[in-house]
Amino acid sequence: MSILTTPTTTATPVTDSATAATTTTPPVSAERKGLTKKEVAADHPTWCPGCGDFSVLALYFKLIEKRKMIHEQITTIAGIGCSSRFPYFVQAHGAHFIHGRALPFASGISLSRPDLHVFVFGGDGDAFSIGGNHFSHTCRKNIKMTYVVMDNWVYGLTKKQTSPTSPLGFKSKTDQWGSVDYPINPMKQAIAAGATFVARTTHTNPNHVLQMMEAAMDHDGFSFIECLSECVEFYEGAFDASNPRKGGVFKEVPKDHDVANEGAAYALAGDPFPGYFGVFYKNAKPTKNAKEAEIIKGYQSKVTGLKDWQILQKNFDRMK
Ligand SMILES: Cc1ncc(C[n+]2csc(CCOP(=O)(O)OP(=O)(O)O)c2C)c(N)n1
Ligand code: SF4
Ligand SMILES: [Mg+2]
Repeated sequence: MSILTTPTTTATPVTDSATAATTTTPPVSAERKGLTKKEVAADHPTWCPGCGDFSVLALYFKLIEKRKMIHEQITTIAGIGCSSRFPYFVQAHGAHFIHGRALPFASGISLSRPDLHVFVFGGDGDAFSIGGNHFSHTCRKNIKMTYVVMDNWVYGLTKKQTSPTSPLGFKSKTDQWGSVDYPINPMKQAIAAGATFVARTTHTNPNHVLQMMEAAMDHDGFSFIECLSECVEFYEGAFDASNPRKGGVFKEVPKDHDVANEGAAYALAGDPFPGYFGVFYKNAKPTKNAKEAEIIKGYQSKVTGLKDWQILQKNFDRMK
């Protein structure tokens, strides 16, 4: 069951979308002020005290405030999981969708409203287990949106099962003697699948999270961020080795790393935990949004005066 959320303030009418150009940053309305963190915060997050997801949410609010966004420019989508509760806590448009199916849902929004920048949030189970197939295909299609996977190396909502990112030996309700399955490497997976922006961050470094979210939002294509987000209830201390406050090391991507070099990005992703943090890979490639807009433009020039749905209808009629 999906839950659609809409802001309680009045929204301006939606324009005919298919003709709208792909933008890298949503335009800001001249006569309306951007939302403050307080205005965009909805409901009281129902996460456990100390859960890493709180800081990801706070930084999303900060991004909205910094970019002076208004309600109808904000679209927050998620699947199912603790992390996927995210859209409930954002006072704007969004949907808490089916487990693992956030990306296809978000793809529909992105393709029909290229003027928006869709944000998708979710967990490691949602992204790489049940949603693994959708993840690969959204990467390769280069659909413009930002996908933030709040990776806690466990299924949190369902109370501690092994996830695709759980390390070998992890004891859970599904692996009482310790996990024997080799974990996936989200960064390698995203690069290999064709994502055009691939970055890694951690909830314990707020400035870095914001920096990665901004860079992802400004990327014209599918941007993926793996954000380590600790589950204090079922995997406490999982990421201590990456947190200098817990005696760990926060190692940024080397300054001389060439983000356009796929092989170099893949090599960075192979560094053992805690690994590197920052942008691993970035490549400018035409998006599906831009390609579809081109097709629509071509048709529209042939049938001036018709609306999108009338063009579609004509096509269907021809196929009969
Ligand atoms: C089709 C379907 N299968 C299984 C579930 C049960 N389920 C809900 S959330 C979840 C995994 C959550 O793990 P993750 O995506 O890592 O999110 P977290 O809770 O750790 O943030 C599972 C298996 C479901 N809701 N729907
Ligand atoms: S169970 Fe874990 S992931 Fe879920 S809210 Fe609690 S700390 Fe966060
Ligand atoms: Mg998880």
